[in-house]
Amino acid sequence: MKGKIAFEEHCAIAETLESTRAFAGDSGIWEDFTRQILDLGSERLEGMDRTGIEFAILSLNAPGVQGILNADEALAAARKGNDWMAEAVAKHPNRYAAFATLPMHDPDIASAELTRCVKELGFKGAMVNGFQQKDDPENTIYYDIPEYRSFWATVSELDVPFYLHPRMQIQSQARIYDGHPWLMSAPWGFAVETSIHSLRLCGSGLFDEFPNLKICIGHLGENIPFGLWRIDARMRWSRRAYRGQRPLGDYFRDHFHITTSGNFNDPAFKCTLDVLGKDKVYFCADYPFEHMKDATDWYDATTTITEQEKLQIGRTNAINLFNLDLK
Ligand code: GRE
Ligand code: ZN
Repeated sequence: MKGKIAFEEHCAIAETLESTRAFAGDSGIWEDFTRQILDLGSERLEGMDRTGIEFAILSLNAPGVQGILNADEALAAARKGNDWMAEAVAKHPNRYAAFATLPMHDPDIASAELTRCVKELGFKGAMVNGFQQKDDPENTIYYDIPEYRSFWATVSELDVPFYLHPRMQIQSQARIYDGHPWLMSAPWGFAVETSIHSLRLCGSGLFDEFPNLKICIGHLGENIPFGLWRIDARMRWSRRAYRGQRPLGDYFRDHFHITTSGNFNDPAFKCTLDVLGKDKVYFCADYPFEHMKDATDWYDATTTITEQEKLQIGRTNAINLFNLDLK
């Protein structure tokens, strides 16, 4: 299919690149990967041409500024990354848009940078890589806490989607992975981290306060669609400190938008479509952590959806969600 739109497509600046190195491990991909993630020019655009991806919304790599402990340093890196993505968008406005990178140490500073990115740079929303580490590596901030309601008020007012991207858990909470470091990141741990953060948002009353919030998550829903029915079923027994007015599944189905990033697999795709419906599901690749071709070979060939649905999930849904100026 031509004309696909993808929006979990990463780039990096020098200040954030190293934070990703640990994930490459001993796989020998670091050199190619570095070239690809630093490039917003011909290699990426030609890859998009070859695979039928017309348009990409760019975002910085993970953990990026969420792993920078010092708030000033993180703000400087975020502004640099955002300005750099804005330049690429200005150069290729019919191929790229961008998501704001936000230092989340302080809700007001995060709100100000998001506002600058959306109002001055024309960005389409934010991509945040999970919890923010602040000052001490053990100090982690999840955004369901009451102190962050002012940030969500800004997101609500700007009316842009917020993409919650995975990152790895901190060392002190990783004992369950002892002896199995392969399990900690994208193969499984990423989904644990992002699903819990997503469910925290659902259970915090956030969506009662701001009914127009739109949260994007990748990887076909970080395993939540498969478990959603059971969450509500079991919560009939225990709802301790659950602060939502409605069952959790209602918030997830109403507020979450789910992408195919890094999960090119029909059984999971079917489950996500069954749970969320075709208006809430979107094509994404997750380049350069994934090959564009792996994403598009699967998507173009899947028989799980009709050709008309392919156009909707691969393109029109994204045009509508982000108000893109594409036909
Ligand atoms: C991803 O986006 O899939 C990703 C990262 C960082 C490390 C590994 C990974 O952003 O798969
Ligand atoms: Zn990603």
